Amino acid sequence: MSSPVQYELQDNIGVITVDNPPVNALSQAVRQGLLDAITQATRDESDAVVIFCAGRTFIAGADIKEFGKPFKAPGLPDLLNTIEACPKPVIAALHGTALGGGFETALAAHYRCALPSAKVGLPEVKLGLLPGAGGTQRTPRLAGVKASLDLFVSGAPIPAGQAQGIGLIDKIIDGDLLDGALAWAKALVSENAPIRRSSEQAVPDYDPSIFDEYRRTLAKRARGQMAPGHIVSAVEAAATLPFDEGLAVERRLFMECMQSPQSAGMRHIFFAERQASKVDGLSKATPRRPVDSVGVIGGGTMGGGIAMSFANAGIPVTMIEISDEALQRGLSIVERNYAGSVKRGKISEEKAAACRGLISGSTDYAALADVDLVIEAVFEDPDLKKKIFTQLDAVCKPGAILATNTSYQDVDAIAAVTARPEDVIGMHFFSPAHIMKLLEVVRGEKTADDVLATVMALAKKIRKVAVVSGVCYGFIGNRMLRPYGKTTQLLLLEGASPQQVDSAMENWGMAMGPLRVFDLAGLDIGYKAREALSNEQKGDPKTYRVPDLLVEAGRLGQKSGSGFYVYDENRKPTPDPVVDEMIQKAAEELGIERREISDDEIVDRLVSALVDEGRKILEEGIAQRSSDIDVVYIYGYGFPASRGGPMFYADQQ
Ligand code: T1G
Repeated sequence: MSSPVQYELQDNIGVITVDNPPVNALSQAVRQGLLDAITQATRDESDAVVIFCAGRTFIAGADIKEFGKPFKAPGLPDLLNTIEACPKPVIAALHGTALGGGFETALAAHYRCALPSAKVGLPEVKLGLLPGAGGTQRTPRLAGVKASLDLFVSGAPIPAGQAQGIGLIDKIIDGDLLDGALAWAKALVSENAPIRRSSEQAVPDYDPSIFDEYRRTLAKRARGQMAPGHIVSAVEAAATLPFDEGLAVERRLFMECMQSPQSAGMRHIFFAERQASKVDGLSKATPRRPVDSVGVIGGGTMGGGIAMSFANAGIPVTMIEISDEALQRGLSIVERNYAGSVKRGKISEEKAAACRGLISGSTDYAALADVDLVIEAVFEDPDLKKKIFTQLDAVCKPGAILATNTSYQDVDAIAAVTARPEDVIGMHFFSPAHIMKLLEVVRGEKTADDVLATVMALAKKIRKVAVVSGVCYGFIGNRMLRPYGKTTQLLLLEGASPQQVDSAMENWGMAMGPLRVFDLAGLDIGYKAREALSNEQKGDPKTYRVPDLLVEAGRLGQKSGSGFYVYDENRKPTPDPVVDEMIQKAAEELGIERREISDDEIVDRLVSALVDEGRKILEEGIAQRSSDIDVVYIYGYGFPASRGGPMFYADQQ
C-alpha cells in the first residue's frame, strides 16, 4: 500500500505532496508520511521544503473517522512540532479549504502562501472540539487574541485575503500554486530568509478583559456547550504562558472536549448529515434530469421562500398565483425577505438584485410548459392539491418533475391523479423555506429512481440537507411532532405550566419549547385539522382539550397576539394566568389530579415521545436509518446538535 505522502527534490527544494482523497484528511498514514518526509528533508541536501496537497483541497482536518478509536502514533501535535523544528524554511501552499488540523499544519510551517480562492479555518467548535494541535497557541501569536477567538468560536472559514490581512497567510499566489510556491521558496532561500517559528513569537498586545467579556457573551450564545468556554481558556493560556505550557493546557482542554458526550453528538451529526444524502439501493450511476428552471405554485410564505431557495442557487423561478393581486403579494414577500437579508448583512444588494431578477410571476399555468420542475406550495387542502396536479399533468412537458411541498398529505394519492406518477415526488420544505436547511424528500410508491436521484442532487445545489422519507401522515418530522405535542398537553393537565414545560426543554437544549412552537405555528391549524376527524380519529380528548379552548377563545397563537402566552408587539411571550386557569378547569373536568412535575420528568417524557415514534418510523421503513431521523430533528425542529439527535441521544442513555 503506497503512502499517501510523496517526497521529491525539485531544483533543491524538497516537495512534500499529500494525496489522500477526498479531502486529504490527516489519517494515521498521512501523519506517518509527513513525519517520514520532513525527517528526510531535514537530512537531505534540500535548501527549503514545500508542503503541498493534490486534489481539491489542502488538508481539511484531522480524520474525524479516527476519533474515538485507539490512538495511533504519530500524534498530530508532536508531528507539527517536528515540522516547526525543521532547520530549513518550510512553506505551506494552500488551496481549497485548509481547515482544522490542516490549517494547524500550515501554522507549524514557517511561511504560508495560498491561492486567492483558498479559505482557511478552525471549525473544531462545530464538532464540540477546539483546535488540538497547537492551533490555539500559534494563531494568537500570529493574528492576536481577538481575531483568534473570533476564528475559533465561530468556526467559520475566512478567505485567503482576509487571513493575509491578519497575518495568517504571507503571500497570495496567482496562477499555478506549486510553481508559485517553488519560486517563492527559492526566493526565500536566496534572501537567506529567517526560519520564522510562530511558537517563538510573542502574542501581540491585547486587552486582558477580553476573556471574561467573551465568556459573558458565550453564556447566552453557546448555552451549555463546553468547547467555546474551553477555547477561551486555551487562548488565555496562549496569552499568559510559555508556548510549551500553553500547549499542555490546550491538550488537556482538547481531551476533555473529545471525551464529552457533546462532541460525540456533534461528530455523529457531521457524518449523519452526509449519510442522509445517500439513498440505499440507488446506484450512484442513476441518471439525473436537468433542472435549469423551476415553477412554484403559490406565493405564500412557503412559496416565496421556496422560490428564493432556487433563485439563490442561480435557478430561474416562475411563481404562479391565482390572481395578479395574489401574485404581487407573493412577489412582495420575496422582495421583503431579500431586503431583510441585505439589511442584516447576509447578502449584498447586488446579489439580492441578481436573485430577485431570477424570480418572475404569472397567473397562467401555460407559463410552466417548459420548466423542468414544479413545486406545489399551496395550503393543506388535499382536493385543491389534486386539482393543481391535474392541471400540471396537462400543461408540463414530458419529463418535468412534479413535486408537492405538502407537510402531511398522501403523496401517492396526489400522484394518482396524474398520468405520470413516476414523475411525482414530495419536497417538504420548512418555514422559513429560504433559511431552514432541512428538506424532507418524500419518495412515492411510484417515484422513479432518476427523479429521486435528481431531487437529492438538487437539494445539495440549493444548500439544503435532504432526508428521504416514505409516505405516511406527517412523514418523519411532523409525524414525531404529534406524540410530542400530545405528551405536552398531558403534562399541562397533570400539573406543569406552559412556561415550565418550555423552559425545561430550552434549558435542556431545544431551540424553542413546545408551547412556543405551537403558538408560532398557529393553534388554529391543528384545530382545523381536527374538525375533519371523527372523535375516534381525534384520540384522547385530554391531548387537545386545552388547544381547543384557546382557539375557541380566539387565542390562535402569535398571529392573534395570544395563545398559550400573551405576545407584545415584538412577539415577546409572557405567561398568562388566564391560561393557567383554563388548564386547571380542564383538568378538573377531565378528572385529572394535578401534581408537582419535575423538569427531568418533562424532558424524559417529551424526548421519549419523539424516540418511540422514531422507532416505529424505522420499523415501517419510512426512514432509511436512525441517523436520518436525527438529521431531521436537528435541522428542522431545533433539537440540540450537541445531543446528536433523538435516536442517538436515546442510544447514549
Ligand atoms: N475527516 C474524515 N472525513 C472527512 C472529513 C474529515 N475531516 N471532512 C470531510 N470528510 C469526508 C466526508 O465525510 C465526505 O465523505 C467527503 O469527505 C466529502 O465531504 C486536531 C481535531 C472539507 C468543507 O471539521 O467541512 O482537525 O460522504 O461531503 O461539501 O485540531 O467536508 O463522501 O464518504 O462535506 O465539499 C476539522 C470537516 C476536523 C472539516 C468539504 N475539520 N469537513 O465539504 O464535501 S477536527 C473539519 C468539511 C480537527 C484538530 C482537530 C467539509 C469540507 P463521503 P463533504 P464538501
